[in-house]
Amino acid sequence: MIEVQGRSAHVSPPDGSSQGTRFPSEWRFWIAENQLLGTPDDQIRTALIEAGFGTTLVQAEMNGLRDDPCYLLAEHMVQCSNKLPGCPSQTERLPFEWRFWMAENQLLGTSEEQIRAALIDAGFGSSLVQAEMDDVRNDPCYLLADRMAQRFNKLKALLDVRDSVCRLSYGAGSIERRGKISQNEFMERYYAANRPVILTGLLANTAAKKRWTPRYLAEVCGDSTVQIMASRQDDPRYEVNSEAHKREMKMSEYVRMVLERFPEYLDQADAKGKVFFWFGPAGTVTPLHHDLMNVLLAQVYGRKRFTLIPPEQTPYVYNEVGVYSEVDCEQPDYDSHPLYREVRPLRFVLGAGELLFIPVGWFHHVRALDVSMTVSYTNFCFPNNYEWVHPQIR
Ligand SMILES: O=C(O)CCC(=O)C(=O)O
Repeated sequence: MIEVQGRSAHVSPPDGSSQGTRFPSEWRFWIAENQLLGTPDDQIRTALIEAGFGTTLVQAEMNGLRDDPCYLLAEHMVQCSNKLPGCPSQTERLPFEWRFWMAENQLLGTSEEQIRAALIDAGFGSSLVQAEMDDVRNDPCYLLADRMAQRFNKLKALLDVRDSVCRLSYGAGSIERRGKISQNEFMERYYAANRPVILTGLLANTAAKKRWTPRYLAEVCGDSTVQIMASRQDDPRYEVNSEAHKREMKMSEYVRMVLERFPEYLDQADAKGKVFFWFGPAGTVTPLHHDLMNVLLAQVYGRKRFTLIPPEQTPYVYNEVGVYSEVDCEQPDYDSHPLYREVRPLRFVLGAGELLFIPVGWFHHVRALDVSMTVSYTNFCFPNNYEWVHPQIR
């Protein structure tokens, strides 16, 4: 871009006199080229007046040009060539990543002034910036993205409303510890209300609670085959890449010892593929994620520290891939994840002998504080299948 007597224009002005009642042809060429390249009319007009042409003449020439068939043909050719796949654009454009950045900021509601100032600070000319900002608003893909963003914002607003309302509740921000409760109360107060709860005392008389230790498991079921998650320490994304960590090992059936004890909540006839055993050293971490269904988790041996986040706070946990959050909720990096400041997690330690109900959609992070054995169940007596759509944000 070249300055024309202090104004930005796309091409430099011709030499020669500015006197007379008609424009010299090289000046008409200059006007036409600038118009085709998208220089705003008022910049062209000012530059011409500053070059010594009269206002009426300038306006007449500019109007006349737009009706000139040769000009219209040239404009048509420019438009066609801009649309040709693989052909370089005739006009100057912002680099792709900057256009993406600009569109994303416009969709997120950043003010035009802020976007313009940031682009100009990054070294782009003001007329190019303005042209791009005007252009993106007419792009069908942008318009579609804008419509989707409005729908997304509506859902987010609804979640925010629900979150504010839930926080009014007595006991919000804490988790109840209850003894044995009836099936009806469990359903009404927790399962259907999507509210977590810790159930105490229910494991006390189970064979698992009485006998399970690492040594006992090795002695009793060392020959059975089980699937384990191996080499997690070598892969920071071991949960996302869980398939790659699966290995077969011996050990079986012992989870059933616990299962038989919770007929109020679990359907024993529907246990196949719905009961999971978690056995690992102190320090084992399951990163922040949500499950696709309700989960009942029996802590048989050792303690685990839990962080739970209600589904209403999903917009703030950076759930970028599948069910996983990007945030390390033990040490959140607020520079990378500033929205996480909005999150109000529940934090507690689940002791041996306690049961935890994790309602569907609640994000949770788990750290084993000791060598730990946990059994988790999804075979509730109640409906537990839901349809999910996973974001896969690229
Ligand atoms: O106990 C654990 O480490 C993880 C349990 C869990 O995240 C689950 O069952 O969804």
